[in-house]
Amino acid sequence: MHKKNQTLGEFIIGNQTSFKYSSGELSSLFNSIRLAAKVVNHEVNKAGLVDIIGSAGEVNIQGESQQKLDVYANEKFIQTLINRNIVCGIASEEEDDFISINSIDENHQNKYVVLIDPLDGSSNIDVNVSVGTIFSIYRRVTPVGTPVTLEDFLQKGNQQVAAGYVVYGTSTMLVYTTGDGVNGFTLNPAIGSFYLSHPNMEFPENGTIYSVNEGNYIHFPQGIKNYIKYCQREEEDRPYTSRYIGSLVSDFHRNMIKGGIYLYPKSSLNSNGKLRLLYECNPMAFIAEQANGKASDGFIRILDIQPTELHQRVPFICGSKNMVAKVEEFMKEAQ
Ligand code: AHM
Ligand code: MG
Repeated sequence: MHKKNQTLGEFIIGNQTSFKYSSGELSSLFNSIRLAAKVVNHEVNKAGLVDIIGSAGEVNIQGESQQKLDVYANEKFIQTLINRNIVCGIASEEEDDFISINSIDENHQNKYVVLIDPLDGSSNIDVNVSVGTIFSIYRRVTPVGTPVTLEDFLQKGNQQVAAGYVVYGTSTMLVYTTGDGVNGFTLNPAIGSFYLSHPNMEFPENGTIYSVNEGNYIHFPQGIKNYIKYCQREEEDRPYTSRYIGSLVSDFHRNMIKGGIYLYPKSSLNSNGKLRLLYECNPMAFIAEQANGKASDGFIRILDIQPTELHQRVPFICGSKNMVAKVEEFMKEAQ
């Protein structure tokens, strides 16, 4: 039973035993993510003060050089995870290669790897629009006691033990799953604690919102074009409402609460779409499925795709179950 107003810390401890590997290690890992999220949140909130404290690349009044926020977020998450010595490896959208942690974990005893998009949608920062952090956690597949290898990171999404996101919005929320439903926590900035505000989050099975960058319409596959026309047709509960923030975490979060679908299809401009399988699509797909939603590349389940490289891109269609199924129907028909 999830009690509202529980803090995230209490919730993690309270649910530790229901996790199938029942490990305090995973709880410590969450504590690190929670801490880094608060630090990044503090910095993101100051973004509008850029004229006063200096923009990226400049040196501020205290003589500190200012960093771009995505670089800052990347460093904070990585540093926190390394300092607390709880993971054996990290891969980040901001890094070319994965990081094997052997500075502290010299005997390679840690079991988990983390994949992270430290600040997704960061082009929205300058215009005061919400951004997010996305993370994904796996157990390593290579033996404990040896350094991590690429194989530990190229696991199918269906092997995730946990995934979540932080949305730095009108309020800051951390939403995550360990494979037992999805729960959302809102940060009380005055106290610095996350509180359980959205227990057992679920996508409505049907929705009336579609989120896609329609500027790319002429480049989309025929099946997607047909689906967009279907959304716009006057019939039953249609036309649907079009809402696109251009910040995956925010579009997903709204669609999960209200019912809707997010699409980043392939196009004649980019043959695999834009979003990254490991840092963006897999974690969001795991959360979606745990929230009674669905995630697909248009034909197959995102979580069943075998990754072949760290920064691989895939078409991504995710949201209310029946809406995503409808897109798959249109894709099949147009093939
Ligand atoms: P990023 O990882 O460079 O921030 O890009 C990911 C973002 C998503 O958050 C968002 O949904 C999408 O890119 C928007 O792309 P576009 O501007 O092409 O519509
Ligand atoms: Mg991103």
